[in-house]
Amino acid sequence: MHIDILTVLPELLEGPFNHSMIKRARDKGLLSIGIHNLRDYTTTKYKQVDDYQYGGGAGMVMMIEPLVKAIEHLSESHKYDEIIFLTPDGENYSQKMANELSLQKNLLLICGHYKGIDERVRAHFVSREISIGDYVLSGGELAAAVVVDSVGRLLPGVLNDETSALSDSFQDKLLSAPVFTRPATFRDWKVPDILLSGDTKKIDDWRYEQSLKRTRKRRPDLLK
Ligand code: 6GU
Repeated sequence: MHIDILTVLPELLEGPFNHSMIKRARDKGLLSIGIHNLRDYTTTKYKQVDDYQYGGGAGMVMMIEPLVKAIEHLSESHKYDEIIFLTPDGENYSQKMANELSLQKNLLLICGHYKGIDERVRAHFVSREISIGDYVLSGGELAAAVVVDSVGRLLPGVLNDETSALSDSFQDKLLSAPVFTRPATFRDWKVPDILLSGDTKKIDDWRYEQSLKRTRKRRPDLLK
């Protein structure tokens, strides 16, 4: 899979993709990531990417020319399956969307800033708009990192244990059961006996019960 990211803050995206799973995906050639500075596509002397909004009001808007120039230039190298705008007024991001996106070949992520981007870019180029939750970030970069991480780890061959992505919280609409590792006793806090029993059927049942209990308590909305 190839993912291009268009941003006014490329520095912000240098860290997140050079560690752990996403680094492994890149090293194995399963994922390639291109980070592109929107300022490289400006048409004015002062490399302007934003301007006042028509109709007045506080906050700048990302201009149409650099965005379209960048999108069209990048589209010459990759035929995008989705052009995604990261924005707080987008569709709420979910594991289901991550699963869908992980089946694509080429994605372009556009990071919003300021008051957003000129609506004509959304109308004519963007195929999907994503928000990562009901709070406001100063830009779409951290959201783009969230999308790349959650999609990248689903690519076949990235995770060691082929089944482990399937037992994640949300993958089966339940939160994960609690997990423990050595030592079996720390201070006077003991690991549940059942996990030491070696009885895999009982352990599976226990884990399912714990998942249900946790989901009921913390996320009853998932059980509806
Ligand atoms: Cl995608 N962008 C911004 N700026 N804020 C957000 C968001 C995205 N998702 C949640 N909050």
